[in-house]
Amino acid sequence: MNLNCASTERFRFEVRATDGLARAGAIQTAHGPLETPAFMVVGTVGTVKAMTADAVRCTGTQCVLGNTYHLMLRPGAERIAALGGLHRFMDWPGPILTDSGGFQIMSLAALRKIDADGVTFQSHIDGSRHRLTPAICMELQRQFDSTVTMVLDECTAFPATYEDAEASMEMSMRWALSSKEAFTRRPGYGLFGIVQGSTFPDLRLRSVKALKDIGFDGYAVGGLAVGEGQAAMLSTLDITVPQLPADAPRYLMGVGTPDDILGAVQRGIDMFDCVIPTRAGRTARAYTSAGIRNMRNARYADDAGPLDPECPCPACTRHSRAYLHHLFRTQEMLGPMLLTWHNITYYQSLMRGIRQAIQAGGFAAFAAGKRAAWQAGDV
Ligand code: PRF
Ligand code: ZN
Repeated sequence: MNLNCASTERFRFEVRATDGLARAGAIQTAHGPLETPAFMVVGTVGTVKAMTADAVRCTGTQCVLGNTYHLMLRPGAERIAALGGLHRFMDWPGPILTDSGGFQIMSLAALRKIDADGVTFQSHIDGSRHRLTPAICMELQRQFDSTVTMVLDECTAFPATYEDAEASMEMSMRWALSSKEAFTRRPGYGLFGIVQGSTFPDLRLRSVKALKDIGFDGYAVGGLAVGEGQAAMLSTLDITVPQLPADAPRYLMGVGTPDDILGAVQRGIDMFDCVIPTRAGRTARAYTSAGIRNMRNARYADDAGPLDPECPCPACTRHSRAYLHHLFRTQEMLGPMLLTWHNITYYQSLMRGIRQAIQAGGFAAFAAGKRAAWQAGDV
């Protein structure tokens, strides 16, 4: 037996280089490595919208994210398990992280009622009633065969009073403990806790301490990018991240723009996920080395040049800005497909640049250079 085979690999995080608070490293998982800082592409219902799994691989993406809320409703966790798990179902053999559902229930489900043990809600699809508790949530993510399981939490709405944020955080910490107790440990699989506490420093610190006492394979920062603004988000990270264990990965949930990512990496975050590159791609917005371009704009109708001369993706190497503009004007499916491919490639190139800059001890100069180029762009 080969003891080094992926399925016997421990879930292991190694920091290889630091530059200020920024870290470059890698997580070894049952489904292969994840080099950090990493951007995980959102594949809510088991597909990265407008992309085949092969195309997602070509962008340099290492990990995709699924949503427990959506997948438990359709096609159902038992069905995914019977079909060989989410990796096989969606043809993604690499790492998959699944979000726990609490956040999506709050933003999508019709009727939802939280009690001390969990949440009861009605599907936004057909109104059917469902229940999620920490134990059920762990079982669903086990059935998906998720590489990284997230604890059940409540993403505290913003703004919140101190009392509401405190009660919500304390409930999330009880759910984190119940999640850990119900989680089935397997080699190469991980369970992440989620810090809450809104923008109140002492609540964030209490949340970090509660999670550290329980002990997780990684620590997510939740409850941010919910309307507080970038300055409040970054100052919350300033307080929170230095208290997290240095030897475990840190994941900022649902973030963000390229500029948000630079700011969070600078503060010690290792993992990100966000719908921005995929959603923007479907609505004609291209993230480029010169800033954001709206490909519907008439200025591109006769532009024979490449979308982004620095980008290796098919939209940039095989097509003109004029063609991309034409695809969106005519509402052709290839428009969203090509621009999604481009935007993900842009994000993954940014992450590779970040990792290399940290390794070379030049992260601050790298970030300043990126910001200057986005500003100076002709868009
Ligand atoms: N909790 C969970 N998922 C999330 C969030 C959270 O707080 C956020 C907040 N930006 C995004 N996704 N479970
Ligand atoms: Zn491109």
